[in-house]
Amino acid sequence: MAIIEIKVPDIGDFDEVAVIELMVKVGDVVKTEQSLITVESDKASMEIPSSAAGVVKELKVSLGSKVKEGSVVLLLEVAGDAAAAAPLAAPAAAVAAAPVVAAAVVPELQPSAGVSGPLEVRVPDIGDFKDVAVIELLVQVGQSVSLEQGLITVESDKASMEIPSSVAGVVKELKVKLGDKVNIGDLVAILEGVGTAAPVATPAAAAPVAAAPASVAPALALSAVAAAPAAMPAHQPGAAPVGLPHASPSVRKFARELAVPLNEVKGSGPKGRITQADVQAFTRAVMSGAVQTVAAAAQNKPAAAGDGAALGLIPWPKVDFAKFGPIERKDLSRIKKISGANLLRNAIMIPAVTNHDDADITDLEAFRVSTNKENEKSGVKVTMLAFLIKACVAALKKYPEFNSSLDGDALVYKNYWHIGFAADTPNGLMVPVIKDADKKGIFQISQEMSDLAKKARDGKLSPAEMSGATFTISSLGGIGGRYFTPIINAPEVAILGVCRSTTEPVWDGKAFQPRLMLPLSLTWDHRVIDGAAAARFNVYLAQILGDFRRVLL
Ligand code: CAO
Repeated sequence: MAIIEIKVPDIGDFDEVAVIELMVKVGDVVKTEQSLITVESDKASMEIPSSAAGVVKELKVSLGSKVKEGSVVLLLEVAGDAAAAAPLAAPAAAVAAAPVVAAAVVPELQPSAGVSGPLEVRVPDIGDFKDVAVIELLVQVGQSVSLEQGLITVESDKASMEIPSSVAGVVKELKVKLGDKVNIGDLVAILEGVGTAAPVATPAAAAPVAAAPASVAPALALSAVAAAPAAMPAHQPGAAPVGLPHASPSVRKFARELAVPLNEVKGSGPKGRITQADVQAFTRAVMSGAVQTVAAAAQNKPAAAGDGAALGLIPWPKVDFAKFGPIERKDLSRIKKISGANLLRNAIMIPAVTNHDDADITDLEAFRVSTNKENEKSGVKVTMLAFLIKACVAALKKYPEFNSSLDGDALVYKNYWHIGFAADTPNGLMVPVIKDADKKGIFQISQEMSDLAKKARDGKLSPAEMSGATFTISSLGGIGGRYFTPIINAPEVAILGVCRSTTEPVWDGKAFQPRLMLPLSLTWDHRVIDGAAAARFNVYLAQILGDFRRVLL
């Protein structure tokens, strides 16, 4: 017997891909080629197979770890002769994983201004992949697509990937259908170009995502939205395209074999990822009659078919608005589509209650203004939101259930304080995260917030910058309003909404005094928190904002 290291094989230029699934545990007996972990970039997920057979002795990665070629995945106890035969990063593994790198590419773009008319989009260089199956059509005839928008998803037994469009235009014809097998150079679609185009007669060279140009950034932002357990619109890393459930290729295959509609399966894995166990549980529930698929429900209850059929709701009203006046139809942005689905789930599934309160920030605002005057030259503007983040961290520490997440019948308390903040962007709402806010000062938080908000507006936030929040603040203070009811960003259990402060007459026991009052709206999950705790949280938060010295008590 000998212990060997199983390492990540050659996965091309991929750098720092996240581990999103552990497929084995210590003590498991694994076979050569058996998948050990799943890693994911913004465009592809792939399973890393074992280069030897043996027993898992120690896992060297955990969920969320970033790995690259050569990273040790685990220690395996193998028979003596196998140890000699199995090199650390076995060629077999490399063969299985390497093509994915090429798959996760954006075709090289060769802009030629003014090109219009029919344009062919072909499968770009996807490495050694041969005969990969089309498992999803992401667009339909007549649909406008933008440059780099995913057109189809293809899948091998080890990886799934999107094939993006090399031109912007309107889809005239789809040249593939579900189940087709495609190879490099195969015609995917014919588009009517709208100006900037890449002539695609020859497939463009593959370029790994890691080295992708800035033009890929919006896709990264999206991926963060789609994969994360979102709530506030843009809070989900690990993007799957809209409609493509978050699952590894092998789980997709498993679901297809059982004819399980994967988009109806609730994922229990990290970031809501659907695991094989979830598919099995769903199948059991359907077989026992405890759950009906949407298709079955629609058949059984024709009156309830359509949107909301699964909930037994009547169909969404269909109105011909043009009958009443001129109209214009615009497709929702991808962020809006993704965030909408998350918001709907969170609004329906969480028994949410909102408590409103006010904090007297007269002295804090005076301090903020004078601090900014003193530090004018530093270039860093201290914001009220930075103080709110610090005050929330103090309240979260005092009331830890607000910094927890529900996991079945258990509560997971997090001993870190990562605060998300909603940022309004031209593409929709994004939620960047200030990591370890408890360890940072007001200047650092203000600076980071300003950098992250700019990145959000420019569509350049990375999935990592949008993940891991334990609590979220949504501030409309720069715009206006009094109170609102924010929707919780699951799997968080509370969110703070803040509106614009106004000077109001406040009775001090003898007379009314003009005080600057900040409206607070705290929405909380009633499964985890009760009304008294929420009221206490708000009172404490308001006390700290009124006098930050209380944090020291
Ligand atoms: N009361 C009064 N004034 C406030 C305030 C408050 N609560 N909060 C901010 N302001 C002031 C600021 O001081 C600033 O004034 P000056 O320009 O005179 O200094 C001005 O309003 C603009 O602030 P801001 O909004 O640019 O900055 P911020 O730090 O408050 O917020 C950010 C940053 C990114 C959160 C914000 O720009 C944003 O995107 N907010 C929208 C969030 C949102 O859409 N939430 C809804 C989610 S639910 O759909």
